[in-house]
Amino acid sequence: MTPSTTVDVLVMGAGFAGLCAAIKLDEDGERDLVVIEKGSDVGGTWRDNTYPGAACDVPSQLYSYSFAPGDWSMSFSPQPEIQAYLQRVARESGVLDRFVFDTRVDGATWDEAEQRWMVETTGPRGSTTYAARVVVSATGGLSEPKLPDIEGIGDFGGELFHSARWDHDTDLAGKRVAVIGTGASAIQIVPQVAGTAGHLDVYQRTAPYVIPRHDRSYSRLERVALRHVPGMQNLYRTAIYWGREAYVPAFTRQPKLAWPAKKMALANLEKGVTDPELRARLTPDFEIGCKRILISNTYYPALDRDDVEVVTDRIERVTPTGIVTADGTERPIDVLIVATGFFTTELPVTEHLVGRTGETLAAQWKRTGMSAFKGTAVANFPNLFFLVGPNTGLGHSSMVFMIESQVSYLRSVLRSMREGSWAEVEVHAEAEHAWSAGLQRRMRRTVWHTGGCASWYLDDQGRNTTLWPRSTFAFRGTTASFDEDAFRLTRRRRTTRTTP
Ligand code: N01
Repeated sequence: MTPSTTVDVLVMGAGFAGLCAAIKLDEDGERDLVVIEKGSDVGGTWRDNTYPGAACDVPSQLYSYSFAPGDWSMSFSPQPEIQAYLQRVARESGVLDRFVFDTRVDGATWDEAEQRWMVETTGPRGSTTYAARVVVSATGGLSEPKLPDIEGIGDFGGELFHSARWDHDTDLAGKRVAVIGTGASAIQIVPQVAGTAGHLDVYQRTAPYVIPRHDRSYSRLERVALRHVPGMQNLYRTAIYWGREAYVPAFTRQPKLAWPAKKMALANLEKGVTDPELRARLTPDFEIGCKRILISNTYYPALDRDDVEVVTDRIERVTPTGIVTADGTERPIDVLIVATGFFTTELPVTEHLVGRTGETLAAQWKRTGMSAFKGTAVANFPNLFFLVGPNTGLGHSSMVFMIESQVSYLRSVLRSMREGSWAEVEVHAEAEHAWSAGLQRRMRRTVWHTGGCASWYLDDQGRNTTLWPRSTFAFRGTTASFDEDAFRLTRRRRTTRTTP
């Protein structure tokens, strides 16, 4: 394979993680860097999820880069503000000329002789193969929409779309609409569709816990103070950060500590839904925290409307004109919205990454479970680093904090490579396995395993390969510097040093 372009670092993805990496590596003097992005803009999930009501459920001050304060109008930012923030940060950072948009990575193969990744891409001007010394995968953990595997869904004759690919050309006014799913996306969509649609059916497989959303607009004075008073933005961040960090990680291992949150959720249900029979069907039957805790003031009142029906009978099949449930009832619909989540444990990108042994990462992870040392490095895949990799997800705090920790780790790896003139760094399989085994041991005692629910946090072997089970500052600590001893370091001339 003849490369058409040689680069030092190739980043896949231009969401929060890819943009952060580009900005920070640029600050380190990394000029030979390219970011490949399949979409036409930065933003990742915040570019793609444009459904009505889309907003962050992590407070704005925390859900932004520590080095780029935002000017937020609300305590929980709506999607358009987050997208505009990312566009502004990208523009002002001066790195946008390294971004190649509308271009897909078709595959990346480690070339042992060249000690480089050969990355094949397809864009508007055809195919390009990059020979990259380092590849950073920043494609996101929740970026590939998953359609439900329901009989007949392909034959549905009306409008059908996924929550993350909202069809803005479909007018819902007066139509019969169904939403499948009751996760974080659905609970934001349902209150927006209710009242516009002629009738709305919400198909619930599992009732979630929904606590109140303490959202408010920032006053003019607050916004000015947050922008201009030195340290003010950081003060807000710190207060919000510790408010979450002090409590939530503790209850993942001691679910009984979560009783205030459970009480809050059940009171929210009681307040929002007047019909006791409906309330019973909306009451979760598992420990709080086992699935993501959702926040909304409008979801329950929307379900309580006369023109909204919560359907809890199992979906049997989809017909060209409606949905048939297990009791044989067919409910006719014009529009079907599937808010059924994303590929989380079988990431499509891994099918196209071929490592040192010739095996794809998807095949390797099929054997071992999705795992990466510190969520970042995988044995047999030298010079490949993940951002938002395995076991770095959070249910309680900001992914941006985790991303900044991982980017800081990446910078320390690249610094070491420069200073030591290492051509290759590859994590030792033993170090990776020890890391993952330690996490899985810790996981067994968490509510995600003991809470009595099925969730996308767990893979088909029952391993939690998505979430970080400790505090976020523990993650920051563990990613503070490059652990050379855990890696095999190889020089350009094939002189190999294996650390003890
Ligand atoms: O997806 P989900 P999501 N038949 O996988 C149901 C982030 N996020 O897009 O619970 C019937 O959570 C499924 O049922 P069950 C956040 O991290 C953040 O809502 O598996 N139902 C579930 O109810 C979040 O966790 C924000 O029984 C089916 C729903 O579909 C993650 O994204 C906003 C089904 C899927 O819920 C994913 O959230 C949005 C089937 N065959 C998302 N298959 C904010 O910051 C699935 N379901 C606000």
